[in-house]
Amino acid sequence: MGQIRSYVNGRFVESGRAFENIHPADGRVVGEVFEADRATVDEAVEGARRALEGPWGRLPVRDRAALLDRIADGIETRFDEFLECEIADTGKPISLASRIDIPRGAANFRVFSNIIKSSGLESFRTDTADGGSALNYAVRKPKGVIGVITPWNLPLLLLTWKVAPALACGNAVVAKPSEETPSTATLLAEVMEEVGVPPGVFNVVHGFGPESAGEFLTTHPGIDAVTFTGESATGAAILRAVAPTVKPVSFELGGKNAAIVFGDCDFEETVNGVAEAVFSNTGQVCLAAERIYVERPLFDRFVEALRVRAESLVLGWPRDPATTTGPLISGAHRDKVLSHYELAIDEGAEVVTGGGIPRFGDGRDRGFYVQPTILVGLEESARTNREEIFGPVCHIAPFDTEEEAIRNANDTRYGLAASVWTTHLKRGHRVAESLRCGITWVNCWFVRDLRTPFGGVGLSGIGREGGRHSLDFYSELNNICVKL
Ligand code: NAD
Ligand code: 6OD
Repeated sequence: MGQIRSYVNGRFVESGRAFENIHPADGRVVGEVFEADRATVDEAVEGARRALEGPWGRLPVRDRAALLDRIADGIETRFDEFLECEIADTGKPISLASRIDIPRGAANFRVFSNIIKSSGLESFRTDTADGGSALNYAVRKPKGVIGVITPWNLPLLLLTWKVAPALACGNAVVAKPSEETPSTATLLAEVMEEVGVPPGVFNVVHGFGPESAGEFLTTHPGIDAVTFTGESATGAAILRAVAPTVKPVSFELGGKNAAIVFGDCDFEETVNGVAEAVFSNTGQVCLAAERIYVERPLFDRFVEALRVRAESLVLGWPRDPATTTGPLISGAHRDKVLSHYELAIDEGAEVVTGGGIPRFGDGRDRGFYVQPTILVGLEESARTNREEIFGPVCHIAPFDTEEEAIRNANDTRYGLAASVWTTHLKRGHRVAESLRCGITWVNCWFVRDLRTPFGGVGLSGIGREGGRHSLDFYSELNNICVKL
């Protein structure tokens, strides 16, 4: 995208400091990002507040919904540009970005356009002491200016997942995308401008977290709520930052997700599904399965089948349609993932496949690829089974009873997602319900209905978004009680 500027109160602005945008497939510099300073963030927040006081604050729901539909149209019209930007920033395969990331960017706006149009609220007829009655009903109001902070793994998808409901509810937004993936957020700002979103309603400030745009946003007294997706440790830092101004938060954080494979599963479907849960987006998905538990009689066959799957992945250039697996996002993240590979060996793991860096003999050797990796043989208490790695790696362990599988799956401080693989209907329901997490899939993974609650327990987050749960976070309910 070349030079990448913040979008503040309807204008693209530069600043004095810039940082490089690196292409993860070969380490090339593909752009320069101007970092928003405190004054730029102030300007964005002030512009957003003014927008709320202007026509945007009085826009009827049907007009807001129509605008959301036009934003979706705008993303679809510029689909190829969004695709190019997402690929340049992340190195993810075109097959993935064109199937998941960009379509979901548009879908998020369409879905919340429909949801806001069809949403209703509760009302109660209340008996009063004088023998009469009162009518209670709630009205939904925007929360105000929402700070949206998002990570690099699914940049457009995760940004729009929050921006769409925030705008649907009539808020103004100041968004800070990850410093690793600034491009699609900037393109989204262009689309907003093209389709007539009023100045100040949607702002993008580029930069880092601490002592940069992220922190300027979370500590800003003009921000009314913070919605954040990212690491659990960052969530903790943001909680501390918002405490003095008591801002409500919605947090979608890390995971150390389990997949439980029973002996009665549909074997082919399960191997395909678990392979996707482990290796999709090079394992950089908060919902990815990093701990696989397999019923003992199936264990050896399953490990072997997953090994074959891992070794058949195509680690290629992002624009090659045959590529299934891209690089990790950065050199720093690759160092982290490789340190976990080494830790696993120190802890006594047997490496079934992978464990290192692939060699290509071309420009990809300057990129941030790692080998898809399968580990076995570790204790449940090993750090490898406790800490989120966020790479294309899993540990597989056998189990003997349903109770043992549930106990192991739940033995984590995280609690985002899980999957259960079985053809035994009652067992599927029973095990799913006994898992301590926000989302459990049975015989599938990452099948999404955007009306359903999404979020985690423990270190995996605070609150739920999706459908009316998003409306509840992005609006304030005012109950009106009328004596009849
Ligand atoms: P990260 O926490 O490092 O960064 C996320 C965002 O927060 C970035 O925009 C970053 O600049 C900003 N940030 C960092 N420190 C900040 C601070 N002190 N104040 C304000 N902002 C700050 O996460 P990441 O490395 O970009 O993403 C990977 C992590 O995100 C993984 O842990 C993954 O599990 C998690 N994640 C969770 C979900 C979910 O839905 N639960 C989805 C995607 C990713
Ligand atoms: O699908 C979604 O709405 C969502 N929030 C996915 C998160 C994926 C994590 O990497």
